[in-house]
Amino acid sequence: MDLKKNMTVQDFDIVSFRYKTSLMKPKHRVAIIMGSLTDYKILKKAEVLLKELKVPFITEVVSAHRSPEFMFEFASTAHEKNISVIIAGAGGAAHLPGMVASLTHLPVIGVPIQVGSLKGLDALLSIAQMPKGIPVACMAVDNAENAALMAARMIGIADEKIRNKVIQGLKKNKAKVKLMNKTLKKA
Ligand code: C2R
Repeated sequence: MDLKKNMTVQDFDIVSFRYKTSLMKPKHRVAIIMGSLTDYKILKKAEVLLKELKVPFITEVVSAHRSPEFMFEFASTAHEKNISVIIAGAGGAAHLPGMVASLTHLPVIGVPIQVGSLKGLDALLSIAQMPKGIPVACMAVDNAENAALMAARMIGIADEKIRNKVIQGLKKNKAKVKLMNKTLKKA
């Protein structure tokens, strides 16, 4: 998969935001991980939103079953690298979020990805049905945007700037509903 082909201005913005914030050594950042590069079209939506909210992030492909050693190393050292929240997207038998959560004390937000014949239900259940003891927050199928918003809310507990960005977003939602009602009344 050639990610450089058909790159948009938004894609370049994301790459430069990722680079700039990595140099700044931020106090809190999000790690976006995914089982395969084929999941990136969905997880990219989390990158877009985190950039909008000015939440620093890193992005990596990490697979529990294809690269177990790397997954172990990544998850068990994430807290030492200023990572405060992990967003983990995976499709099919999506054990990645649960396995990562078992190796770190950081909060893990799972995004079930729609692949194959079960349309994401397999990944949804794999992530949502974690047995007691190891929690994984589960978003709706392919909803990487909500994972980004949830991560921003979590970091917003300790970071006032990010908290204010989240609050601004809520205000925008309210304004959208007002506008919809205006449009409806005009129709
Ligand atoms: P390919 O498209 O590379 O065949 O991957 C990925 O998240 C992806 O959605 C197909 C799907 O396999 C998933 N995958 C997992 C894990 N590793 C890869 N669920 C894992 O470790 O949980």
